[in-house]
Amino acid sequence: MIRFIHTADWQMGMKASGLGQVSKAVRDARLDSIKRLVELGNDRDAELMLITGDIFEDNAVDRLLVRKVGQLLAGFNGKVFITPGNHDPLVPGSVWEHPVWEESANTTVVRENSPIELEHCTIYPTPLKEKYSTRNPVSWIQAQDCSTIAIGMSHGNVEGLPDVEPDFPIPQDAAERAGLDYLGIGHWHSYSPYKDGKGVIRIAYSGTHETTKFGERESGNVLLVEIADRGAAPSIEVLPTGKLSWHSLERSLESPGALKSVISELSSIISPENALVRLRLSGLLFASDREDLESIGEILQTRFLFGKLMADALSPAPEDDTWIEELPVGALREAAEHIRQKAMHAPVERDRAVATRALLELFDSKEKAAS
Ligand SMILES: [Mn+2]
Repeated sequence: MIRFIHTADWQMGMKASGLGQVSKAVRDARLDSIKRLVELGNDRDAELMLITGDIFEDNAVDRLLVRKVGQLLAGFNGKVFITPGNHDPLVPGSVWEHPVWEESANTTVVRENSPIELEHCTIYPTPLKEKYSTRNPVSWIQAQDCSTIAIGMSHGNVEGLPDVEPDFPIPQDAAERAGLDYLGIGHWHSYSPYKDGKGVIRIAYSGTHETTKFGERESGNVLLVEIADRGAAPSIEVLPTGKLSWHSLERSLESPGALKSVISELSSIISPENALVRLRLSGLLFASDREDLESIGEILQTRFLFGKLMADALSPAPEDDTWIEELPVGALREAAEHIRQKAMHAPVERDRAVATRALLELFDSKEKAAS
């Protein structure tokens, strides 16, 4: 039996640009999550930790960061195996030349495509040595005759994903084809398992240990994998390690009071001090809701680690005539008032809708003229 942690894509040293002053906190959180991951592996008696590429954002990251990561890994009770990925490939001058990797007795940076025989398993690693390639990194693996549990480590794009280039392409049946019990891979930040012809999961992206950006799904985890015997189905447990939560909300407002539910939605975000929230509003802003909009702006600025309100796509509702009063007296203002009356009181619904659209067009052209 073997029990191990599979993780990848830590992207340490990533810029987290676009987050202003918060980007440092976001980078620091990624280090904290490594600590949590190491503790978790120790608590669960994992024998190995397999890190399948892109630990670092690139090979030019701060040397001190490389040392910190190496030292954190030394706290793991088992053995650590690292295969470089396309962000941190094994090239001259890479992060893998840092002395910390030699200092850590439990950590091995794998430098060749060659099987590593351990007590309970054999590892088939594929360290990447370039940033891009159209070759299949696992094609050299032939584990059919392996007598112990056979585990592959690789990094690339699983073939057949929509709109994805064949960058280090890994066939979906690579584990079966190579005779591997499990093939742990990296490159995609979301946990994604792949079943073989018999419905058994033998290939998986662990995903990143800490979510890297808005819109990333199924991330912030590591995998605890257990395999009973050679040929047995792996049992995979997805364990959360991430500290930050990223919320990208889009709401279209259609009726007065709609912002109240947005406020309560913001209240329901747990651990707001570790939450990053991006709120995009569109639709109609009613005069009675303007104060709520202001409150939302304040909440986003104060309650969360990071908050951003995007309200450019909001237009005033027909009931809100304050902007019409700001138009210069004359034909334009008269036309606007006339359309507004139609938008609110025309007996046929379709006429009201057409008039509302016309009013919004008018508002938009006024805003554009003003800016
Ligand atoms: Mn990658």
